[in-house]
Amino acid sequence: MAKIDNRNIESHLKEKRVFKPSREFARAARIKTLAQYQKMWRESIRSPEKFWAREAKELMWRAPWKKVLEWKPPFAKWFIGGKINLSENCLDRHLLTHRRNKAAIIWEGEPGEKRTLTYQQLHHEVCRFANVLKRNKIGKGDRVIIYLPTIPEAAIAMLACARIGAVHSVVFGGFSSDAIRDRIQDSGAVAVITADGSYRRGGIVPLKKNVDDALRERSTIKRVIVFRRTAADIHMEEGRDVWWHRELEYVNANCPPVALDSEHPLYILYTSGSTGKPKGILHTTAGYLLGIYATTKYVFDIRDEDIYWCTADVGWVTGHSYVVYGPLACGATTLMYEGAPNWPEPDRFWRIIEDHRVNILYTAPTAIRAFIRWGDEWVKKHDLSSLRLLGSVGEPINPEAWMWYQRTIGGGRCPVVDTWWQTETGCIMITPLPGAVPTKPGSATLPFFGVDPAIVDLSGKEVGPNVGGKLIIRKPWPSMLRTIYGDKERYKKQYWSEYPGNYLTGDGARRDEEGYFWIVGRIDDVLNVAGHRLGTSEIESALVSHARVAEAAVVGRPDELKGQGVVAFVTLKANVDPTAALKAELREHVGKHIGAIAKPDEVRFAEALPKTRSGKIMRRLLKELATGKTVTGDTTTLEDFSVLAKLSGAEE
Ligand code: 7RM
Repeated sequence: MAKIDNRNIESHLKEKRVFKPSREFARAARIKTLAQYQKMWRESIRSPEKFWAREAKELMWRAPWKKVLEWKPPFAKWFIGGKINLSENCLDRHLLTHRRNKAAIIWEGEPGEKRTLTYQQLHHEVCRFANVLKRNKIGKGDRVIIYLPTIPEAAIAMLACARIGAVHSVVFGGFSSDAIRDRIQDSGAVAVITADGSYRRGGIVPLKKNVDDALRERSTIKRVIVFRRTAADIHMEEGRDVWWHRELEYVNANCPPVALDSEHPLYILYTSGSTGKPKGILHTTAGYLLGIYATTKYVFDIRDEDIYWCTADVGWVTGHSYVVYGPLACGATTLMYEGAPNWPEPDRFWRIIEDHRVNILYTAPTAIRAFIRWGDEWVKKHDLSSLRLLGSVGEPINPEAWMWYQRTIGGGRCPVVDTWWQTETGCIMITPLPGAVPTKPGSATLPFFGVDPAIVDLSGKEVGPNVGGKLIIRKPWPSMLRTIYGDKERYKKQYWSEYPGNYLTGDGARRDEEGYFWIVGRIDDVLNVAGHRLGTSEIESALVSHARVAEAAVVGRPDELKGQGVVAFVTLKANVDPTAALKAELREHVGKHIGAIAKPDEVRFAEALPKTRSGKIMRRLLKELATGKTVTGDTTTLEDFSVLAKLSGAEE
């Protein structure tokens, strides 16, 4: 076994291309120059409380705060003494303006239905549903599981909880009954809001049945509210289950927002930890709202006229912050799409953009790589000229995928914002501001206002330019997680013990000579090859830059000589033959782009890679396969089990 060494993560891949914001974009943007960004960033770091207080004044408060920040590491409280309501900020605030009759949500279902809700209408629905919650004895502080597809009712349920101070926990519609059961148990939830089913690739996902299975054993759940989405035949448990539409018959639309403490819990969102037990990330009201408000405003430079589309599922933190809360807090029009990107055909996204004249698109590298694989002809069939800004989130975006996104989707005209953040951070942390910061393909560029990241070695010392290390954040920020629900000790240990007073992100990164951040992947995935510590993303990017490769995942396996050997799982573009000659060619390709040290010892072709529902490659599972073991780790967040079965079945 290789010993754990003190050296830094090495970085070999050099990307030289730079894209400056166009003059027209910069002129119209809130932040127009790099100098303006730098000045504001420096001020925000010198006096974060002043910066955040100024931003917070744009929100609607029920009672003013007395103190902006109380920081007793690792516990932060923001806007102490203040009273606020998030749903009031997302809805009522806009009813006083011209936005009253503006589209808040434009929704498209997978089968093709379309619905639009104005701010007035959304407010009406949220108030009525909040009264349904109250009628069902759900109140302030109660935990509520939301297990719904990406339909307006998901946003309505979230906002209704926020309105009365109930704490929601959204569970991905793709998760199993086991995942629901674990989350109910951990959160002590009293109610579940679900649907009779959801549409996915033409089929129906039996959401209600999954809930029934999760509730087989004794649980804290007293009420299940069921929205009718598919009219599928389902079981309704007498005394426990009620229909959403029936409940509405008993309520009116009068529901004043409750004035809540700034630190009142807003939601718990579970993410898979490296150990089996999922972590319930807890966010609170005022700080979270402020973080998503300010980032949506500056990062997407969102305008009243914009139609903004974030393609994330509501079950992912990106769905919380940038489908629902961020855009609504800004009074924007947010587009929601329920289904798969390749249903009924691989051009569904481009069709939606053309039909709705979408201006801002925010999606994930996993989707972008799939589009590349499906071929440009699907894109070319549609008019995408309405787009003015593109965003990426979820994983490092390989430079080749970035270039394709910028050229083929953005027509070379739209800035690309590669946004780095986490469930734990609540909002975007490292990102270009589109009118101000020149971009480099593959880099998330520079920190957002008030964010103080650094890259450090094992001793906690900041490393120099182009030296890899661990990414930490040195100051608290308003939308940071407050704890792991019910497990303060784990919170302290996981995020704050390695470098006391600093937040440990778990990601590896380097900064280039201009201070740009390049995320190289999760620290747990870093390889150690003959004493060289290599991040996975660079080797993967080198592979993806080969014309025949669609996607790649690189993992280590024990090697007697080198400590670790490099195994690459590769999916090929459509109609490419998986030959032994191509394997050899790919090894040479990596050698040429990075160096001999990074050449894969083995290349394995795969039809697909195992991913989470939010599209992150699960290297942990591939590592077990590469070692010849059967997969034993937690697989509850895996999107498609058949992928794993095929991979472990046999070498092709
Ligand atoms: C928003 C989200 C967090 C992890 C994070 C990174 C990876 C996310 C980027 C990225 C490189 C990016 N929340 N990650 N965005 N890596 N560049 N722009 O994804 O909690 O689900 O995941 O995702 O490893 O730590 S998350």
